Amino acid sequence: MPLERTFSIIKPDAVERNKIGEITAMLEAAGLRIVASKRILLNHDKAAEFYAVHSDKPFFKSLCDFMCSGPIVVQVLEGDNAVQRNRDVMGATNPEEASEGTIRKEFALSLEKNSVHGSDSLKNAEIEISHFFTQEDIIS
Ligand code: IDP
Ligand code: MG
Repeated sequence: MPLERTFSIIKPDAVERNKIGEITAMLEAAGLRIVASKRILLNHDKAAEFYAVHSDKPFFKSLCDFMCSGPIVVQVLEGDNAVQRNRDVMGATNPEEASEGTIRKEFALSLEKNSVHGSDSLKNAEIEISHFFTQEDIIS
């Protein structure tokens, strides 16, 4: 399996409930290594830029407001097949559809407040990592 890097966010709903450690433990238990991590506050422009792909969706403004509503933790995860591995441990976007043992099943509050973000492809992982980290920030 290819060694990959992917991008993860622990969203404001989970940070607010002090779930950084429990979520990170689930990522690590899934075989992912945290190779960069920081706690930040997004502003509206940055959130809109990050979620530009959803700018025509009805939930776009609410999503951007939510993502700016409190601190988040942005992380680079490394591992075999990291993009898909992270998506698997995250669970379905809608927590009502998420499988047992996934982060969203365990922690998500709603379809919007679903506790984590993860890149959906290797190409997007590269783009999303570059929004927040330089190569020097990432220590394998
Ligand atoms: P993903 O996070 O599983 O990749 P996306 O479809 O890329 O899901 O949506 C990005 C984020 O937008 C979701 O994680 C969720 O927070 C929010 N979202 C997606 N669909 C809806 C919706 O129908 N209503 C409200 N928020 C949504
Ligand atoms: Mg997505």
